[in-house]
Amino acid sequence: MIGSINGKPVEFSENETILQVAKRNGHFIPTLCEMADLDHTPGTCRVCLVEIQRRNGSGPQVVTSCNTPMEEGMAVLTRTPALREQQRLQVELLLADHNQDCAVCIRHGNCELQDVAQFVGLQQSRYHYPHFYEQRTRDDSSAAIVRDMSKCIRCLRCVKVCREIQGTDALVITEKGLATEISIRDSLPLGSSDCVACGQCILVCPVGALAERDDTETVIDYLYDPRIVTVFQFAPAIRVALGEAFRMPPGENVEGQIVTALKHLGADVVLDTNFTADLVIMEEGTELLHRIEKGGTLPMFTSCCPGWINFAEKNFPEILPHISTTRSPQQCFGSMAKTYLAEGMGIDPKTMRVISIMPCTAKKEEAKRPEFLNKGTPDVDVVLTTREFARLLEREGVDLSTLEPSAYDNPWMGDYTGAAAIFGTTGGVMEAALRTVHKVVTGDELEGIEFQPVRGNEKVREAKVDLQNGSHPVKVAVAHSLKAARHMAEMVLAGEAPYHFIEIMACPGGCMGGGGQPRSKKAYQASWQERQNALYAIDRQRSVRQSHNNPLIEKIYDDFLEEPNSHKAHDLLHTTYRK
Ligand code: HC1
Ligand code: SF4
Repeated sequence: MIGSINGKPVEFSENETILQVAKRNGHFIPTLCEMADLDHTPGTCRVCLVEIQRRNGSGPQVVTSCNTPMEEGMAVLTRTPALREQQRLQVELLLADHNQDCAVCIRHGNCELQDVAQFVGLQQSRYHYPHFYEQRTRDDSSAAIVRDMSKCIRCLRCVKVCREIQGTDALVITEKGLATEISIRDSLPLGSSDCVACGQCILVCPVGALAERDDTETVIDYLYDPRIVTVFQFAPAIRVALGEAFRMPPGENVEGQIVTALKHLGADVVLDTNFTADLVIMEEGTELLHRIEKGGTLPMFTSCCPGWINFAEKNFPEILPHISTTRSPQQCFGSMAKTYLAEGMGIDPKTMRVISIMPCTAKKEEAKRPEFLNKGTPDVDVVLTTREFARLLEREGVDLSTLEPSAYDNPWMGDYTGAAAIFGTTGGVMEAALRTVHKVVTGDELEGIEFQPVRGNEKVREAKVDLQNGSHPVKVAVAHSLKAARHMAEMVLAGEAPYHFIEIMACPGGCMGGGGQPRSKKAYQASWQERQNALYAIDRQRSVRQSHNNPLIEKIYDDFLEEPNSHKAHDLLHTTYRK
């Protein structure tokens, strides 16, 4: 089919929108609510206006290009003076009902509304209606996420993600017309609602209406307090995403630069969550084998994702006995830092502050759980998301892209295997566990090390591993996104899940797609593939690729924990869940 845009012929297929055809042919049309990889075109912002003339002569007519189909013979204009004037007015009206405290907004300099205002050439903002936006909700009841509806432009992207990708449905649209607001189901505060703090809504918010709770100030306090020993950990998925915040190519591994940056900030000890990911494999793998051998509750679910734990506790309390009792690598790190590391380095744990850098908003809540307090002190003191860490570096004048990498220098918790590296992608925890379970049961390493059947991005994947010449097949499944998690939980409760072990990650893609990762304007899942490829590349490059072969893991059991699932390991590395 053929039409034209700005006088140039364009080819298109049936059901393509004007916006899609324009994008494909290099005609830029500004948009604000539309998001292509979410399949989201509500037409609410009305910034993507174009003028059309139909083949039958009807028109000219002004329409929203994101949800108007291109037609045979249609002539589209995108830059007439009248259109540009309408777009400017449209953005001006959006700004009129928007809290314009831009200089103190978390999205300052990275805001899609600011971008669009610049694109349409807005040079003045004549209308300003604080009596509208000042009545809107500001909710900071959650330990992870802050909602400031005075900045919301009602693009509805967050509702779409929460409802259709996650199936959580914690966000609802209330009121109508100018009073429309994105609210929490049953009018609850966010912190006591169905929200599980996965933060996927933040990834798509074009403005500062949804954001992580900002804890950078606390970290600066700790860094500059000479009485405090700061111990930093950072998660598997950080190193393949943080570079994006410093204009580096997606998927670039900046692990060494992170170590340098933290040392530059004055961090006392810099270590890696990957070390305790290896430790988790030892504990969780042993727990799985005990459950299989002793007739324990099966299938067993992974436990390292707090979004999933929150979801299970809120929606499926009957399923909690199926969840591994092993704490997440973040929490195992905290508890090992304040015992084993403190002892090894001769540090008083009372002066130690453990600071995590995580791709995850839910980890902020996880760290605050009373289960992870030791004599009233948290094992992990503060959690920064990847975005907050980028902001912290910017505030301290550190440009990651200019730094040389440096290595860990710690003989206690500073080494990790390829198995730990892949925790950051969907399927990674399962593959890491299978490498170790295979060795423990058969005495042999898993042939070829990599276990392809659990890789990929389909929302639910399943596989079978033959142990002992096929006589003990272990059946496993991997699910990512909470919609897929719900499906697995329902299958298990219906007795229809023929698996021994199920990995669940709340965020689509696993932690590499976590709600605390750098955002892309205009795409929900930008850089996914590059991040995932980079994690698998790290695994291939490690000299040791199975958790049980990490010499520091052998040492921690020899010197401190005795053996996997020992009494001491249970005390320090396992937990209980809340019904
Ligand atoms: Fe994750 Fe995990 S992989 S949960 O996604 O088990 O956040 O990256 O740190 O704890 O190791 C997150 C990532 C992370 C934990 C590990
Ligand atoms: Fe957090 Fe990762 Fe779970 Fe997402 S998948 S909620 S980033 S732990």
